[in-house]
Amino acid sequence: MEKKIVKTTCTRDCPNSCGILAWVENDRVVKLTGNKEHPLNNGRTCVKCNHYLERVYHRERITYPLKKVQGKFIRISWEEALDEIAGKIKEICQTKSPESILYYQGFGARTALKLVNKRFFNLLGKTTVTKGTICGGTGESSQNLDFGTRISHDLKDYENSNSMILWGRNPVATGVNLVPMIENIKARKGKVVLIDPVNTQTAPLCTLHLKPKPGTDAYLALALSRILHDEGVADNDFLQNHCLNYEAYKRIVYSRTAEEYAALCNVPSEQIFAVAEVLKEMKPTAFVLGWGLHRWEYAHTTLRAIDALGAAAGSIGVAGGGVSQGFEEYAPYDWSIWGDELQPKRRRFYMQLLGEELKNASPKIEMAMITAGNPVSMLPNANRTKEALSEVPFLVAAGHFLDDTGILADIFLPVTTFLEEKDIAASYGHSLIGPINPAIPPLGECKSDFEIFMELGKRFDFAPEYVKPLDEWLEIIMKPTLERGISLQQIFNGGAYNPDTPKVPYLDKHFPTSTGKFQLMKDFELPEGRDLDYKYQLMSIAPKDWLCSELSLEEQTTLLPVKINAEEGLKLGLVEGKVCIVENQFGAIRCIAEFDGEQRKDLVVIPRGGWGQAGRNINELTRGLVSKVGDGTPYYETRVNVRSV
Ligand SMILES: Nc1nc2c(c(=O)[nH]1)N[C@H]1C(S)=C(S)[C@@H](COP(=O)(O)OP(=O)(O)OC[C@H]3O[C@@H](n4cnc5c(=O)[nH]c(N)nc54)[C@H](O)[C@@H]3O)O[C@H]1N2
Ligand SMILES: Nc1nc2c(c(=O)[nH]1)N[C@H]1C(S)=C(S)[C@@H](COP(=O)(O)OP(=O)(O)OC[C@H]3O[C@@H](n4cnc5c(=O)[nH]c(N)nc54)[C@H](O)[C@@H]3O)O[C@H]1N2
Ligand SMILES: [Mo]
Repeated sequence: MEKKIVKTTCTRDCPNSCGILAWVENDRVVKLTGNKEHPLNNGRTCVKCNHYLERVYHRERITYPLKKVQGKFIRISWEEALDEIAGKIKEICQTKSPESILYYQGFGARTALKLVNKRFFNLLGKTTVTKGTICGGTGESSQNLDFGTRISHDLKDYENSNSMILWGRNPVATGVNLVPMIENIKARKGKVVLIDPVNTQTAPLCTLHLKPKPGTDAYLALALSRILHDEGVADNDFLQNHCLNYEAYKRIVYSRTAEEYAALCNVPSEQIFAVAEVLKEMKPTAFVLGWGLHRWEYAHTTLRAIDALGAAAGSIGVAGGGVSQGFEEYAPYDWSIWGDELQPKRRRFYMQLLGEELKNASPKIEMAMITAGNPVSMLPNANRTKEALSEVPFLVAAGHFLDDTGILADIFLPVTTFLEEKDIAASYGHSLIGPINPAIPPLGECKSDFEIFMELGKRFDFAPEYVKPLDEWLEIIMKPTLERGISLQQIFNGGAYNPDTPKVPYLDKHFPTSTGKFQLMKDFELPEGRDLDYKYQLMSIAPKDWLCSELSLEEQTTLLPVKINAEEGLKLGLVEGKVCIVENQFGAIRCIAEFDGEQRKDLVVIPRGGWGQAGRNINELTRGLVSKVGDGTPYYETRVNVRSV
């Protein structure tokens, strides 16, 4: 029996990007464990990783190309599939225009080699691509307004923190790398405060848990700042010497009392004063923000109010402090490889409004290609997305399973998982660059996105500049990092820190803004949420047990759970464990009622990622909307009613 252990990196859509070991016996991975040599995950893995092999070897996984003929998928060869796709592209480019071709890249895996995907479409001409984001754009854009460039603290720097405010983040479910940092702060008698309207799996780990009314955290941040100012403990040196707009910000802070703010965010003021004590007594405080905060129309107001609170609390540019949100997962690469400058003027669709954009498109989309995404399950306004994608005359999807998007395809291309690929992965949760070493040969006839695009490229006259061996492309894409003294060998042997990211950003209190100063918010804008005639805010958040829509049908034989406050549930006549209807102006979904005595009464919690095929697509109820800053997606600006059947 041939045995080996392969060092690799989990490329799934998660801020951990764990260093893992694939234990291989006779070309089959038998287990995945955390790599103890990895500086962050210390041998740990999460639920998602523990169960990933079930996905890799699942019988529903598609391992050869499929073509839809009279509504049914039949197996075809790669030759046929790629010839047909290339033929269609050429036909559209000749008879219509490249603009009638849409490329949509999801968030499934954001590795180095993915840069060549879009390059292919840029070499074709002015094809239509997407803009905006369904994940973290708002956070980055908002923080850029304050810091100039968003730079987060290295996770290891939390060893210097005496307190942490976890704000809208659920690391126990979504990113276990942070868990040892939290434990470490507590072991040193520090405090960890969670601010999340929902009772998440992370709550039991924290010293204090504040549950504000969803979407109103800006008031909470201002209340805390007001208390620090009233008590004369705000960081005056930083606010006056290193910040722009301090007078305007102070006017906002003083426009209400702490109690008035407390009422607006619906948190008992004693709890807010208790957090203020932490900010005063347990310095330095690390503010660690998640992605839940992004999913609001006015998310920038919240994010900027928290950044400003970080400034008032003396956390900016201080070891163990900071207001950290995320990292740039494409940071180590040469972005020119995407080839966007080849087509500066072109049509871009808001990805979160895909259904709308397709319906209104002129010229119309004749062909769309989707890789590493499941827009039908994951974009808001799912019924619209589904209808519009069904009307695209030629739809190509490349992925692993026939999910809600895959089943609509005219051609489905089976893609390798990271265990079957060579590539490089950076992360949106830390600044390590990790190796992707192939552990096993591709399953069945699967090909990586990279191979697919190289094979397609061979069929076009730009082949000489586009079709290159994998290692050559890696050298090209990684050039900025290689020039900083990191070698590919170092990465493939285990990984390396991105040399451009500091452990503690802004130590010199100089910011990459036009003035060199930290820019405090000077306006305050936070209108009431939408659809107040529906009773509950729909919190369609990340589940612990699975990742985004990476599911099989076999795992989806029960209805979605809806968690509701127990008293509310009883008032509505719901029975725990029984079917109920969650509905609004967009549709209705049957769910199983779950009661939680401690949950806020104004919201319901439903995990995201289920498929419509299984009656579990929560995005059938969410609103297609673009956030005011950063072109993000305000999924949580959705309200619903719940009733018994
Ligand atoms: N197991 C698992 N892991 C995942 C994922 C998954 O689906 N499953 N998804 C991955 C992806 S794509 C991402 S982007 C990350 C997300 O990682 P996280 O940001 O940690 O997770 P989310 O569930 O998106 O949001 C975090 C929390 O924000 C809270 N929240 C929402 N609105 C508000 C608000 O107005 N105020 C406050 N204070 N809190 C609010 C939610 O209740 C939620 O508990 O996780 C990644 N990891
Ligand atoms: N209601 C609601 N909806 C949400 C959110 C929410 O909070 N609430 N959160 C949003 C967030 S944060 C995100 S990031 C998006 C995610 O939205 P998507 O990116 O559309 O969702 P995924 O389910 O991650 O789909 C990725 C697919 O790519 C496949 N895949 C993985 N690796 C590869 C690869 O290398 N090549 C190819 N071709 N395929 C691959 C996976 O098997 C999976 O099927 O969803 C958003 N949707
Ligand atoms: Mo995300």
